[in-house]
Amino acid sequence: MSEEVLKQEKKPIIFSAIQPSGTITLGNYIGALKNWVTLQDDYDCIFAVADLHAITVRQEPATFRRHILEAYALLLACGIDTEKSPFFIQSHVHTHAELAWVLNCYTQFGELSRMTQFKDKSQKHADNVNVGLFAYPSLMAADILLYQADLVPVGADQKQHLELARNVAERFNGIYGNTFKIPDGYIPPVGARIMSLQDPTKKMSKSDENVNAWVAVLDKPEDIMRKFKRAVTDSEAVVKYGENKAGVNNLMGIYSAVTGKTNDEIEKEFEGKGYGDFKATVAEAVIEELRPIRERYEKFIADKAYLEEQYTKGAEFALRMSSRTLDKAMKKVGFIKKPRF
Ligand code: ATP
Ligand code: LTN
Repeated sequence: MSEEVLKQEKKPIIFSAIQPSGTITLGNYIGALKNWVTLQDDYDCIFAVADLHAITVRQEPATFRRHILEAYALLLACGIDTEKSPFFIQSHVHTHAELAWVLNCYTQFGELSRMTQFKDKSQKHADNVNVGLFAYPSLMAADILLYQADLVPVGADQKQHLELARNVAERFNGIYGNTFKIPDGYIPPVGARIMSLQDPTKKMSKSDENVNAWVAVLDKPEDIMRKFKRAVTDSEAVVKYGENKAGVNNLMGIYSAVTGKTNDEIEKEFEGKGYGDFKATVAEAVIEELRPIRERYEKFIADKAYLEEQYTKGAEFALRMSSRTLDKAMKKVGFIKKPRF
C-alpha cells in the first residue's frame, strides 16, 4: 500500500504489534493475529514485530535474532499481506525510540507504577526490574501515536496500556494543541482472553512452565490433540456455557473463534455427548485452522531474502509516515528542526 493510496481512501488506521518472544500461542493467534488478518480489508493496517519491547527481559543474542525473524515469518504465514499492510520490525524505525523518550517526559511515575503488567513482570523477574520494563507503555504509546492510529486491536491484557497511551496523547494535545490522534482499542468480541488449558482461571501464556497449558501455533497436530485431550474441565459432563465452568467456557470460546459457531450452536452440536468427543472436535478444528499456517511458515522461514525484502519495504514506509508525526511533536515541544544530511 503506498502513502498516496492511504491518503486517497482515508480508511481508519489500525496499528498493532506483537513481541517476538519465541512461541506464539493459540491465545496470541485468536486474541490478536486472526483479527489483524481480517481487519486488513476494511482498514489501513500497519503492523510491527515489537523487538524493542522484548529486551525488557534479558535475551540471548543469537536466539533473539532468530525469534525476531521467526515472528516476522509466522505473521506473514498467518495472513498479513504486505501488499495491503506495511509490516516492519520496530527497531528498524528509529522514530519509535525517539518519540518514546519524548513521551516519557509527559508520563507520570505514578501512572506507570499502576500498570498490572509491570507489577506482574517485576515479580516474575525480580532480579531484573529495569527502567525499560517500567517505561514499556511509553514505547507502546509511541508505536501507536506515530501512525495516528484510530484503532488498536489487542487482547484484553493490553487494555490498560492502551488507556495510558490515550491519556498521554490527550495530555500532550492539551498542552500543545492537536498533535496525536486519540486511539481506540479494538478488543475482539470472542477470544479476547483465551485461558490456560490446565488452569482455566489464568490466561493462556507461553511463559507457563506447564507446556500442556498452552498450544503454540506451530505445535504438531498430535501435540495439539494431546493438549486438548488433557484440558481441565469439570465433573458435570455437559457442554454448556455457564458459571463455574471456566474450562468448558474456554474450550467453547476457542471452538467458536475458529469455526464462527455461536455458543447455542455449540451446545446443540454436543447435546448428549461427553467431554471426550467435545475436546477431540475442538482439537481437530484448531489443527485444521493451524495446518496451512504451519505450511506457509516453513516456506517463509526458509527464504531469508524474501523476508528481508518485505521488512525493508515495511520499514521504509513506516519511517516516512512516522517521521511526520515525530517532527510535528518535536517542533511543538520546541526542538530546533533537524538538519538534513
Ligand atoms: P506472556 O504471556 O509471556 O506475557 P503474551 O503471550 O501475552 O506474553 P504478548 O506479546 O504480550 O504475548 O501478546 C501478544 C498479543 O496477544 C497481545 O495483543 C495480547 O493481548 C494477545 N494475547 C496474549 N495472550 C492472550 C490470551 N491468552 N488470549 C487472548 N489474547 C492474548
Ligand atoms: N505490548 C504489546 C505489544 C505491542 C503493541 C504495540 C500492541 C507493542 N507495541 C502497539 C499494540 C500496539 C504486547 O505485549 N502484547
